Amino acid sequence: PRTIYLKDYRAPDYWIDRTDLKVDLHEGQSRVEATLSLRVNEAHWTPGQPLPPLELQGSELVLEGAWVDGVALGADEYQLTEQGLVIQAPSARFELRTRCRIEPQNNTSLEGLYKSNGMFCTQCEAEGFRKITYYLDRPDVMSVFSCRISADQIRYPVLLSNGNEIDRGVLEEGRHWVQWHDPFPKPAYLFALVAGDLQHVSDQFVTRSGRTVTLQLYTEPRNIGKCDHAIDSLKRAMRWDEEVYGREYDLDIFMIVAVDHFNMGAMENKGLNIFNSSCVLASADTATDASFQRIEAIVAHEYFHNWSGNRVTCRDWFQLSLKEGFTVFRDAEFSADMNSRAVKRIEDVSLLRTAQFAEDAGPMAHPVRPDSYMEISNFYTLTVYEKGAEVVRMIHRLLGAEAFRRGSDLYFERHDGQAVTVEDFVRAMEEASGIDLTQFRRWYEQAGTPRVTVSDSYDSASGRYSLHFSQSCPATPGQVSKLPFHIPIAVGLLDAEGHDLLPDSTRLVELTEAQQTVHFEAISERPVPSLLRGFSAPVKLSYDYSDAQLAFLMANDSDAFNRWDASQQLCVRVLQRMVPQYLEGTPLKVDGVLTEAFSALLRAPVSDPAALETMLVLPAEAYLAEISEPVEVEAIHAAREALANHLAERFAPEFEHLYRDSQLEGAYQPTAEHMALRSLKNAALGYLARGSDAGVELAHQQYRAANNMTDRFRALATLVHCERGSARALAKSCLQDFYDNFKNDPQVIELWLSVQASCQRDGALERVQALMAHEAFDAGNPNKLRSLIGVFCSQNSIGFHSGEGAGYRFLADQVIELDQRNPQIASRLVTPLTRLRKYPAARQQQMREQLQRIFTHSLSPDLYEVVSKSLQ
Ligand code: BAL
Ligand code: ZN
Repeated sequence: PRTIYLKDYRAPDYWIDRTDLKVDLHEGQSRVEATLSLRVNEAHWTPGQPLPPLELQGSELVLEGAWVDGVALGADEYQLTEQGLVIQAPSARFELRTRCRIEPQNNTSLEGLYKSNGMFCTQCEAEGFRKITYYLDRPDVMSVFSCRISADQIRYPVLLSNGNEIDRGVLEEGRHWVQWHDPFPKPAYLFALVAGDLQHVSDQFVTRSGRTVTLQLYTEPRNIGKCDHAIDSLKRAMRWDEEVYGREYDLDIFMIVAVDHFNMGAMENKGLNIFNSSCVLASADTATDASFQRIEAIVAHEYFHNWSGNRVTCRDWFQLSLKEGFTVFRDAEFSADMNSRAVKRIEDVSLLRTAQFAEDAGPMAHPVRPDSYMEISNFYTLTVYEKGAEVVRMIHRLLGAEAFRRGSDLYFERHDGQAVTVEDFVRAMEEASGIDLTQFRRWYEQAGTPRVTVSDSYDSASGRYSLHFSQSCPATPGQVSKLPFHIPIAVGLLDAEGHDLLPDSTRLVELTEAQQTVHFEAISERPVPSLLRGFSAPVKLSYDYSDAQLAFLMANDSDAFNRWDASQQLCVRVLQRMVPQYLEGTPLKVDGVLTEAFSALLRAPVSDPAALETMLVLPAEAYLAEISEPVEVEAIHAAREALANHLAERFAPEFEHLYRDSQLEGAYQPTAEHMALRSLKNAALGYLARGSDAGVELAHQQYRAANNMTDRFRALATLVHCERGSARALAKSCLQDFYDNFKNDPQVIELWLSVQASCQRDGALERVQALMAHEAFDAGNPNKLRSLIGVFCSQNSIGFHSGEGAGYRFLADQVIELDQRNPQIASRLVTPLTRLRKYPAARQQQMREQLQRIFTHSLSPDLYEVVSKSLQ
């Protein structure tokens, strides 16, 4: 595959003002007729000179005919190349009509037009539209689309596309057609089409200017009872975007369609969002609290794209974070406003530190704005999305909320209807605020996670307290040395009683040099610093805290995020001291200071159940692996188990109280308050089941008595993951019962697969292999692949890494096979093997051998890029 570089960007030679599609759907061969109104890009052409050739992208299309201004092209008047169709333009403006045959039913890549459970649907971002028709498939070509869909009336009573329905009619042989028109110019990646036997729920939203918008959620009839939460979330998101960003919806109708086979979570197609079923459908009986919250966030995310992505889109795919980083920041703030702000921040930072930091340290590391790629699908990454959102968050912090809003208003107004760049976004923020972001732009250009080391000094005579910062950033592929970043670091200083010493409690330090000292005057005593409050920058910060200081911050910091972070850091320290004990074969010892800190935590009155729950969850093995080098898989697992068991034994009465005190009466409600109590109760249940057979029985009782999926599933997971002998038979019978009850519900079966895939008891690989032969598994469904193979390889460290490389061979086998059918998912699933350099030599070698074996096959560009970069 070819590498594409940002520096080579060139505007297109032609614009497409109008795109008129006729899509005739059949079970065998479907037909797509596209009429394009083309206009030469005058910046690339001088009248009197020859016109540039028109080069349209196309893939897996069978061309039946092409017409220029109504005249059929002869075989010598066009060329079909590996990339697509090339013709000579007759004039500066002309009309091109093409007719192609496609076979959506055989499209297993789930890019372009394909079938899911008998319905036709599309996924065009990033480059799927070229599998529907020949086109300038690039985001800077924005066109007004109309689409006429025709299909069998019985099988496909519902025919949807972007914009407004403007006409419909019936045809011979039981067929019918619907005509759609979208008045907003858009790039082809936002095109969508759906045809199926669907039902929908309908609602309305009145915008702040008084327009009534129809809201519809379409799904297969069996799921019609699972739509309310998404519709409610959508209305909340629409209101929030008006209030916080001043952004109103623009069409008369907003539609969402749920499909079971989908590579991504969801897609923001103009006026017709298409969602992975697992990211939109929910009911108390079938979805967990986590799922309710994820749905709220994703529905909002896709809706927010209507402005940050659709009205203002990306000039080229290197700018992907322009829409994704900004939109993730917007959805995170929405979720924070709807739920617990601190808990949302903790969840997001946990993901960033565990998975994005690992990406930054791996062979695919890239800047938030990459400067090259082979396959753009590989760059829908945590770096572009989550780190991109952190970069926008830092701009928000540096500018303040008001100036940030002025900047976003200027950005939307100046660039409405345009395809623009990250630079345009940053410039709008600069102009609206008067703040110079020149150095800050390095966050978009330089890959890798910056390290910030902090020390301090205090002069009691003058009352001056000083923090000495130094920053660096490790080398990443293609970037050996880095320039200093502009890093906002929110600092608090605590006195001996735990009170904030600084006026306004927090000061924002702007670190811009490699070494920098910051002074604080009139500080009456030597303080304990609370650094990087709210995780004000995506960096690895270290300060040499004593254990006692961490326990002090855990109990006293006024910043909820830093209280949690102090508890995590204390746990990490204790666990890291246990790892060598395991490797030396000595008994594992839990430091007393941690026990005391937990004692204080558990004995204090519960003021914020959600925050307490986050502190009871020990750092994940994946996070411990990310901060270790080399990763000692078994030692990390044993240390974490030993610490959890220690806490379970030591605090059994406290966990029992928490469990009893967090019970809820009455019907399930997915409110923030109820979710917090359920999460605390279920965290306590996990410890109780570790601690005693009575705790195991309690989990079993909860499983049987649960009136909602959160309690049922958490009880099931507790039993399945429990090491106690008494849990074995109960886990088995509950798994069977769960399957029997929910086997017809794919989303619930995804949970059932994932809980088994993550079970670290002996024989994990064999269990996963057995499940692949189970009727519940479907290798053609990305959700099933992710729930079983993805979870096993990324979350079951013991299972994946044990057996002398058997897990690595297994993953390689799966990826080789899958690459033939669905390259995007194959290239995602291979990620655990790409982390080989983190592991001790023997494992590293075994992982490398499997990557090399994959590389001997004929690979998709997607998988080729990831594997070749991992082997470099
Ligand atoms: N644009 C792809 C799906 C999403 O990020 O919303
Ligand atoms: Zn997005």
